[in-house]
Amino acid sequence: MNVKQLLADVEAKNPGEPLFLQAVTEVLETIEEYVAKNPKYDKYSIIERMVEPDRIIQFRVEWVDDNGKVNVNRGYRVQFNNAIGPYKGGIRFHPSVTLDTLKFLGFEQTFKNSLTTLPMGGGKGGSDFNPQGKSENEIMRFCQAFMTELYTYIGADKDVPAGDIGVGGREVGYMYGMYKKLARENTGVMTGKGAGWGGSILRPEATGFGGVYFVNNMLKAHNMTIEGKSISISGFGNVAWGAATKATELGAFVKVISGPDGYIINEKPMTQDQLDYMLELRSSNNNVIKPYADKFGVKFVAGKKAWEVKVDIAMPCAFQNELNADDAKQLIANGVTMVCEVSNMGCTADAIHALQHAKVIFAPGKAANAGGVGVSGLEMSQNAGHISWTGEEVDAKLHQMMDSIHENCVKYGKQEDGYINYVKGANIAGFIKVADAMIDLGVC
Ligand code: 2IT
Repeated sequence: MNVKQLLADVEAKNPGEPLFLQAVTEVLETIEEYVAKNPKYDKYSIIERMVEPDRIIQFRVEWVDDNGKVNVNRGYRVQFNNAIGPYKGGIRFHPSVTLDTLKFLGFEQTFKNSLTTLPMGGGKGGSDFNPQGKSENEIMRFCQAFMTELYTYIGADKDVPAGDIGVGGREVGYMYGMYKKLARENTGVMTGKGAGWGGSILRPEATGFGGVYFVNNMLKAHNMTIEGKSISISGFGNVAWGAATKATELGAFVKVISGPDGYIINEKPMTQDQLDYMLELRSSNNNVIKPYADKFGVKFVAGKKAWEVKVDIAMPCAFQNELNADDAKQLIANGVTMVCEVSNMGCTADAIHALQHAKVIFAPGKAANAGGVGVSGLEMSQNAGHISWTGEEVDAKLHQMMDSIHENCVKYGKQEDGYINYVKGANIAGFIKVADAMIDLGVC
């Protein structure tokens, strides 16, 4: 394949979509060598087919706010690729959401879901709706309005949405409630449901826990352990909280936590009170970390990013492109050992290149955060079988998935000098399963 030409075509066909182009570029550049050695992929035009979503659904969402005013938002579902299973992927509510955002996320999701070991295709949805500052009733009305448009396109064996930024258990509940009413059925059409109504017990923790299991696997592969390692974490959702909780439980020192307003520096490993307070801050919907510093008497640095502080491990858990080349250079200068992307595409391409060039151990989000959608896959299995598993059972399966992802990254990413290129490993391993399925399934 001619990567330059393919990327030029993707850029021409998808004008003004830099995030999608960034995600596609990273994948194509890292699988190029593998694809060149296996001409069948070229014969079946697998790459050309893979960079084109199966279909995109766009709709108007109208809802009435507490003042009686009618509001209009845009809703989307990008059904990217269902070669290996039903479309699966979250729904994001954030004012920055555009089609570009959801195409990049849906593309990433296809590779990530392939890595989980479970039969799930890739999809993503969302809206430019901003949940910040909205009342409980406004959130409910918006979720219901969104689902009245979406529900005909999804199904337990067709397309199974879940949460993402701005969509947690509460929003999943309102959307699932509306689906149930419209479709007159109670099926596993969404994941991230409450544990009392079909949810998997460990789903809220799964992404962060899985990320830390992946960090552990990477450390083990380099003859290190997590105990005593200092960590910086960005972000406000379940992901950051899950990562902080598991890292602390395993004996790491979560030193820095950041929000859009700045960051805090803990002096000692986090206490249960502090971990619980992260959840409180999140549910306050204010997205600020300063109150943590006020409550626990630790240092707050306003308006700066977490990445300027010296730590052993950095874990971006917030947003795409939240760690750029300057941040990477600062981390490298401070002697960072590992950067584990837990947010989707949390690092810019330049940042990844700088980290890899400096031989910093680097994991891409599609490998490290796959535990979230992995446990969603377990929730689908439980719903289909009308059964429930204990937290221990789910955790054991999550462990297996993260181990398998790590093994695959090593298998396809280990370089001659011994450095493990986890980006390359994850992309090739994720690609093979989807590509081979597309060949097996014929051209249709
Ligand atoms: O980015 C992700 O993997 C998610 N937001 C979770 C998707 C899911 O279907 O659980």
